[in-house]
Amino acid sequence: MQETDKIWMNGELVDWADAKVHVGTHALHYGSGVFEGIRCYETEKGPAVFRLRDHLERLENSAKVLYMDLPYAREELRQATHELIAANGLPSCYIRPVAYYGYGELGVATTGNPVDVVIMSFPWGAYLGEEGQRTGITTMVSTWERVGPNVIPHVAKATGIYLNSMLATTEARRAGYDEAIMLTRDGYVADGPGENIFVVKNGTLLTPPLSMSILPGITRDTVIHLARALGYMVEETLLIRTDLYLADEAFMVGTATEVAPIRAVDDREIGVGPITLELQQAYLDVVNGRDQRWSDWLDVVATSRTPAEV
Ligand code: PPE
Repeated sequence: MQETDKIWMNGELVDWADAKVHVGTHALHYGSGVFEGIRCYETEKGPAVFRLRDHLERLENSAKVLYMDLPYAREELRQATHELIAANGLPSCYIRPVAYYGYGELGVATTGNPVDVVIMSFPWGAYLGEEGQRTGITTMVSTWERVGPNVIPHVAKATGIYLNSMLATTEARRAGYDEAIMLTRDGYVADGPGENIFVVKNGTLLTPPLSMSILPGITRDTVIHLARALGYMVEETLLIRTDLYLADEAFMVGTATEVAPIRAVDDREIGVGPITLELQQAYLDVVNGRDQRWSDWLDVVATSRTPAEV
């Protein structure tokens, strides 16, 4: 992780090295936290956070599912994010807010523990590698199934759920693949450990519906809007693993990943297709502020530096 100057911690900007927690922190023992992954891009108007309000709304939803009362309102967290970005002075960065049950009582019940809120911002390059963005990534269907809606609620971006992702991604990397794809207990395609999935078949985009144990991805939603604006049909539909093998094109999307072509699934070659590359470019144009039609999605941060000086 590339260190920056400051971290926003419970209402204050603290030095990176001082943003510490006690080993008795509830979330460290039980995974009782909720988080977000957000990107800020360098645009002509300055650093702009992509769909910040939508990410903070999802954070609130995640907290609600975990019986957690966030001690800050959405607008306060939005201002805190702006303040942090301005303080660290990076034209583009990844932003990681985390809210978690802190230090107080041990035991799985959360009573007696404060809710701490932290926001980090730091540089984060291509999640699945620069080369993967161009030539596509290799994937394997994981032996780990996606957590079901009555196991841990997938709608919440909760830290504990990511043990499921960690197992899948580690298994895939150890087997020599770039990333895993997880299926539900019934064998339907869900998502990647940190990405949603799309398939292209006969010119139509297909993606699993939100009930398929997937995170309601903001990039997924963005790509659906962009694809429809480009004239493509998008269907939210059940997919099985052979739909992946026999796809004309397939790709993963997420805040960290952006749009990454999948060139193979379980050693069946798919290759990198034109619709994937068109959507990848459209996405990068939007987030970097080069397509004015979607400028409402960009939350521009006021900084002391003008873009010209950066
Ligand atoms: N599914 C999962 C399981 C997931 O973690 C993410 C985001 C997505 C789908 C895509 O959601 P969205 O970012 O709203 O489009 N994963 C975040 C964290 C990855 C990590 O390793 O940490 C991210 O992309 O920031």
